[in-house]
Amino acid sequence: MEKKQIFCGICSTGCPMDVYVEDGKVVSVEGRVENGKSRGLCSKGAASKQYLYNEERILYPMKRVGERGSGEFERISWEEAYDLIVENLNRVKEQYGAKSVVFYAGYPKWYRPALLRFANAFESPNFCTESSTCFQASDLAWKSVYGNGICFPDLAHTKTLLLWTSNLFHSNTPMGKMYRSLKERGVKIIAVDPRNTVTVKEADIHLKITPGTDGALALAMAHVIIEENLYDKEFVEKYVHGFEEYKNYVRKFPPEKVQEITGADADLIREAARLYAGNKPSGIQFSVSTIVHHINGFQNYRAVFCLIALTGNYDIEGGNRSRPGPTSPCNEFGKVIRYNEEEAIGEKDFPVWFDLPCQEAQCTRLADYILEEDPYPLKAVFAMGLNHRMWPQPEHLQKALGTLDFYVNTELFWSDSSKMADLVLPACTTFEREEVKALRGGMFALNQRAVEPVGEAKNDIEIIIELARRMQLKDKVLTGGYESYMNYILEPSGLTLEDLRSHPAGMRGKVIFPPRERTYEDEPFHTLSGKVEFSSLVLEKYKESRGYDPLPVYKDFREQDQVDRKEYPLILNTGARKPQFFHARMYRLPWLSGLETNPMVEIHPDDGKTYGIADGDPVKVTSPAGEMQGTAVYSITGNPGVVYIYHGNKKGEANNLIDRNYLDPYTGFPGYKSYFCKIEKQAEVTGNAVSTEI
Ligand SMILES: Nc1nc2c(c(=O)[nH]1)N[C@H]1C(S)=C(S)[C@@H](COP(=O)(O)OP(=O)(O)OC[C@H]3O[C@@H](n4cnc5c(=O)[nH]c(N)nc54)[C@H](O)[C@@H]3O)O[C@H]1N2
Ligand SMILES: Nc1nc2c(c(=O)[nH]1)N[C@H]1C(S)=C(S)[C@@H](COP(=O)(O)OP(=O)(O)OC[C@H]3O[C@@H](n4cnc5c(=O)[nH]c(N)nc54)[C@H](O)[C@@H]3O)O[C@H]1N2
Ligand code: SF4
Ligand SMILES: [Mo]
Repeated sequence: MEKKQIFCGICSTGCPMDVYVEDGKVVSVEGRVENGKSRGLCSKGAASKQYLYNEERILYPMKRVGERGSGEFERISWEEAYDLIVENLNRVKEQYGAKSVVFYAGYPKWYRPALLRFANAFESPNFCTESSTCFQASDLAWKSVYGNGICFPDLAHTKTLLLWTSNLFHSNTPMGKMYRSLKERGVKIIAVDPRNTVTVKEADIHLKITPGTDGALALAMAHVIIEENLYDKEFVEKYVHGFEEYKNYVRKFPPEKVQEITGADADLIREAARLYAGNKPSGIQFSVSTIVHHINGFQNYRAVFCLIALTGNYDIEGGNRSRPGPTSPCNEFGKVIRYNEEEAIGEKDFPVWFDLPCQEAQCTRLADYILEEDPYPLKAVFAMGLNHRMWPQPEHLQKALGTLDFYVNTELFWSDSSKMADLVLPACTTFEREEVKALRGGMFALNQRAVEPVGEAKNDIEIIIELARRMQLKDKVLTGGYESYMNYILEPSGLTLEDLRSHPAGMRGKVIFPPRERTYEDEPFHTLSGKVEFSSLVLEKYKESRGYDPLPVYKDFREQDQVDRKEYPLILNTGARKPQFFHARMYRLPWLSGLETNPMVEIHPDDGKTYGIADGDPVKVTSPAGEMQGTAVYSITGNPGVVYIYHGNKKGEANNLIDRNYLDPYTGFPGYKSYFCKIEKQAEVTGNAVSTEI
């Protein structure tokens, strides 16, 4: 048996993994063993043999022969597959223009720079990703205040950590250890979360709010900080634009009023504000996407971000730092650039995406753009990891994809999204491919192949490079071949692919960014005013035309007029991460799906009593957008009035319940975490719910 060292590739955390291989097959995996001790893996990583050898893996390039969506395909060669793609994409480009081809990447991040480069070289402005519903809105909210990319907390030096929503024991398991080490160091922790999670349990203060009310809470904290003169006057005077308007606005949010809005106790809000502003340096640990999964999410997050500048915790040791330490970048890794100036999809609907700027198109409304040929006909989709279940009302997207001239999906699995394609290409997992990993502290490593790919699966970057070559695109980096592309990516680090191949433990790259703080003393903020914008000049531009407010205003999602609350009295919160699931991907792994054989609909026992539903009852959940079935599970972690369901499950899809037009008007993000529903007991489990066992 041979032991190989790789990095788990199921989520972006990339935990180091030891893989035991016998006769060319993985027989077991464990977290990297160092000094006789394993670093451990989460439940998904531990089950990854069932991921690699899943019976739903796509083994060969497959061409559709039956009706769209029927799942009838025939095996073709890679040669034929490449020819088909070149022919179809070029045909659409000639007939309708390059912009009629959409390039799309699902959750995986590692091949995005190459895919974007491919879209650019093809001359389409339409490169988009799953981040139309993920990190991008958080990043835009940050940029609207500070101009640059998000500054993370300097955890090594912070004295107070404001954990604004992250159940990191579930969503970023390795961070759990860091969190415990903070506790041991005596760091004070304030957690904001509607539920008593494993993470929240260890905090000093828990602000237990109703989902989607984060903005009101942040404004109340600002109210206390300003009223009690706890803010950093010098920083605010010198570096903040719009402080007076902001100060007047936050006066409307005294803690007692905000207790009514959020459900968090007014005294605790005061205590948290004093601790965050007083026990400095303080850092805010962000949520990747939870805060922006609401129709008021962008403004809510702006309100949270303003607290950093208000208290002078911006870019200082122990605060939110612009750069955590010495790093050397990879070319284009983490800074994808859109070169094409043509109108991209989503640009008309959500202009701040492009003003702030964001380097990708906004595709939450992709289905409508395809079906309505708005803003222009979209005829082909070249996708890598497209999973329609991530969108609200996913069947609408399936329908739209079914009307395209050409749709190709490169995937690991025969998902329903793959079955809708004209051509399906088999992708590799990290066990089967080479991948550059930029690690902490300026280290680089190469994830090396542990086993040969299943069937004829290929590395996504190799597929892109080969297509670019065959299309004779005018981009030397892409058409120069795989090795040359990988060396280009590595160039700034001073390392080569060969260096990394011969040093499996990794190598240190050149230090390009030495650690700095208070960067604003030397260079203005990258906003229109050159200052931190509590009142955003980019939003100001759209005040008349779109009704955008330059201040981080709070608008309560419950005051919407789209849904009749008498009919749908409960708040629906979907997608709070569970350790064993990853969107739609993990339900096909028996070890993991066995932990929840039927979709769990978490309700508070009080609501159970009100609606005559017992723990374990089969239930139907209905919203104005659709319905799903699952099993009611009593949970006292949240407050009454809110229902929690995870998404991506074929047996009962929570995204069927979210209206595809229920979007944040600034960013186009769906209100996944504050829509409305009702629940009813089912006489028996029907439809796609197959078992009542939990
Ligand atoms: N196991 C697992 N890990 C994952 C993923 C996965 O699918 N599975 N997905 C990854 C992805 S794509 C992302 S974007 C990140 C997301 O990561 P984050 O955005 O950091 O979110 P979570 O850590 O899931 O935090 C969820 C917590 O938010 C609380 N919450 C729900 N609604 C609200 C609200 O309106 N306000 C506040 N303040 N809190 C709220 C929930 O109770 C829950 O405890 O996770 C990543 N990690
Ligand atoms: N209701 C609700 N919906 C949500 C969310 C929520 O909280 N609630 N969260 C949203 C968020 S934050 C996100 S990020 C999205 C995530 O949504 P998705 O992008 O759908 O995420 P995944 O299912 O993890 O990955 C997409 C596909 O990529 C494939 N894949 C994995 N690795 C590779 C690879 O190396 N190559 C190729 N070619 N394919 C690969 C997987 O098999 C999978 O089918 O979902 C969003 N949808
Ligand atoms: S957190 Fe889990 S799924 Fe993500 S890389 Fe680590 S072991 Fe893999
Ligand atoms: Mo995400």
